[in-house]
Amino acid sequence: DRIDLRRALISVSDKQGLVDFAKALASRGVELLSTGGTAKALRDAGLDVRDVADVTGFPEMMDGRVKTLHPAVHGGLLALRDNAEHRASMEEHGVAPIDLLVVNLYPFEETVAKGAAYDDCIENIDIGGPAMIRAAAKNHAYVTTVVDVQDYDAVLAELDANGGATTLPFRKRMAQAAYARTAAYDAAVSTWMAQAIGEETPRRRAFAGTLAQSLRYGENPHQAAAFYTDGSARPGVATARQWQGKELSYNNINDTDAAFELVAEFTEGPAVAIIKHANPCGVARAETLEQAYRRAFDCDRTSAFGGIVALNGRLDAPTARAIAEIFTEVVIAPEADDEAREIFAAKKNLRLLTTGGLPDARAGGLTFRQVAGGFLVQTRDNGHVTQADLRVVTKRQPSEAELADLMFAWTVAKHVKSNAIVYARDRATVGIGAGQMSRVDSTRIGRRKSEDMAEALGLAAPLTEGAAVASDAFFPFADGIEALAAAGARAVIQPGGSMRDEEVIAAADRLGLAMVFTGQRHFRH
Ligand code: 93A
Repeated sequence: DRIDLRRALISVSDKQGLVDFAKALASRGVELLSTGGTAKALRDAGLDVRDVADVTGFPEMMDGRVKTLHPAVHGGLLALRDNAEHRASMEEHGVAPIDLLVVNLYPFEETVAKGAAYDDCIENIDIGGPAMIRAAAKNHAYVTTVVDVQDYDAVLAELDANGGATTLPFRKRMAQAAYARTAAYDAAVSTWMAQAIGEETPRRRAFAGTLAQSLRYGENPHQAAAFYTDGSARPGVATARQWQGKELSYNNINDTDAAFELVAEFTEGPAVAIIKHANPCGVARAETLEQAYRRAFDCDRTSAFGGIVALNGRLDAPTARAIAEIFTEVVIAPEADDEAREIFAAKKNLRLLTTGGLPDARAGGLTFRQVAGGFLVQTRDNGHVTQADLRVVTKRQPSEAELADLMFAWTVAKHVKSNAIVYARDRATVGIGAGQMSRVDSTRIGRRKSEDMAEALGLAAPLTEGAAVASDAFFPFADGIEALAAAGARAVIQPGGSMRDEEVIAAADRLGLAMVFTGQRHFRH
């Protein structure tokens, strides 16, 4: 299963490491064959190269759209060397075998990421490259396929370990990686096109990503994990710049995403979210980011320890100082002042990420969840209600202040695992009940958290007294409303739509609560 490496076809857009690799191949007696730009780079470095155009007998034409799409190339990649008929065809048509294919594709993903125009993106769809990759990988019985600059050294090591030949297991591994690349490439094209033409439906979609990083481990240390980017330019954890601190873990990435997506809901004025285990343990808006951070922190100081902090504005020095008072895993913000970065520099374990902007909370897109044997796909929850959409269902109307808090709590509840109950006062959460199987339990947990904080802060009464409360889905029975009233809540926002809405509304009226329906649910599991 060893194949001596005699001829290589190299056609690469990313010319990193190209010259060194080609030199190493040439010094091992490998004949080099290349397309225009690649051949020029190699010649400029003093290497002996044959042009593909010379092999095909055709010039590269149509702006390079047609350069390697020719039987002299594809025959050389696909021919079965041990098949008499294939050998006869090669001889008859003057096709020479190609033992190594080195291709990296037109930078389609990068072109999309930099926001290029439609036609520019189209021109960057590589056709000849994937055709050759797929051909060479299919014929891995004879041909080695390299699609990643990172694999150049592995090829040389393989040749050196096997006297200038490659082994079948090595070629199989490279072929598998090659198909992963062409699959991801076409998925990127399809995903981009879906967006470009406004095709939102999850049907007829291809899914793949680009490996961004192998992670040390997954959700737990015995699980292997990796981070893939989807090629979208959405500002967030996948595209952020990390200024300091060790590599992000799987859980860090998940939590940082939850934190930043939450603060991105707030585009008017400073907002801060603190996240633990993908749920917020404090969210607040205020005049300054520092105030917002302190108010978010005061929702649940115990849980905030070792949390992830997201800001919707530029991290400044006072906020950095406040955050640095306790241990925090990750801080993510659109930008950071130099002074704030200096304050964090003393905290070696704290990771600081900047994204350059906020993602659009209303944007479309798809989300995935795996189940045994498949995965579920849906459009992202970009649902949004305004005050004008609210329907007051109780005798008592909410006051202006209550309405503002209801809207705030509702927005936060969208980012809390169901069943979600969010108590808020003055645009800060004061109690959050998350991820319970019973809605009543979530109301109790939010209240208890608030009682604990009142005790810690030496307050006369928990801040749930007089709070506005959001529920991510309707109350199936009146007991949830009764539990909220018992906690001292004064106003409620919920989707409505329960069979027992009448009973629920009657309970709210009896207990003097103001209640509004949104008509929209925000389950999050
Ligand atoms: O435009 S193409 O789809 N048509 C082709 O026949 C073709 N052959 C190779 N693009 C093609 N390529 C791509 O050209 C390779 O995948 C590689 O990315 C690039 C290298 O071009 P150059 O050597 O001129 O820089």
